[in-house]
Amino acid sequence: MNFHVLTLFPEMILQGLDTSIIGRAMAKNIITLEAVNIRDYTTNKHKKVDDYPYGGGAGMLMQAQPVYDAWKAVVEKINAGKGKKPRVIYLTPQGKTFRQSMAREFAEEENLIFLCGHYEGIDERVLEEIVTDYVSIGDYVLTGGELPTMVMIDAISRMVPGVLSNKESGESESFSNYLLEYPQYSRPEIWHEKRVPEVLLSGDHKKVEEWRLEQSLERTRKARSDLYEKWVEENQDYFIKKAKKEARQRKKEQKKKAASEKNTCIL
Ligand code: 6GU
Repeated sequence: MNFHVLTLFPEMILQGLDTSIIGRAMAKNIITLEAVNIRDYTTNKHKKVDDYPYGGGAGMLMQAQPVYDAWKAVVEKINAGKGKKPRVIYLTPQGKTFRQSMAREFAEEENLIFLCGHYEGIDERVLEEIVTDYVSIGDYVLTGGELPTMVMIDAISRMVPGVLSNKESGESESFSNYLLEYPQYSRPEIWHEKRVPEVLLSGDHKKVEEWRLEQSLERTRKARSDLYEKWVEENQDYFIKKAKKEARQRKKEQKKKAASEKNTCIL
């Protein structure tokens, strides 16, 4: 997977992604990252890349020419004149909201180009010609597309085979099954007078799994009722099984109680 980022701040992208898991994947060449400085492509003799918007209004716009030429240089290098054109993602609050399903889809691509806007945006005409996907990372406004690009590259990379080790693998994680993660604990057993939940020390694997699922469900219900509803819809059998189990337990308790009452009478 090769990421190409068109930006006015290439060092921000490179420095932000060269650590930890993503840094390791780059060192192993499972993913590559190229940051292209849009300013290098301006034909303006003062290296200017922005100008006032027609019709007036606040701020400056990035001009079409340097953006287009930077994009063209990247595409020509990737394809050497042939092959399908790579997708171009423009980061904008006006885009579709980024989600895990999108990260999975983008991870299938061989090349991805990210276009980072700054100032008040980019001349619409170049967007019309090169952008294939308009993406936002949530309902708030940022000063530029660099942080959203880094967020997306992180999320996409960890879906690329070989980036995560088996241990880190994304299968059982939040959003792959709509549920948020359960709480986790490591040594020591007591910290600030807080004990690790007893069940985790029991060695009973089945009980541990049950407890974790219950914790996940409770967290999701509290923090993300939208995800919780989805899970409930797709996992009706869990609640049916649970209800049956609880009914069995109640019956057992009643029997026990009845037997002990009988015993007391005799005595
Ligand atoms: Cl993709 N860009 C900017 N500038 N702000 C954002 C965003 C993107 N997503 C959320 N806020």
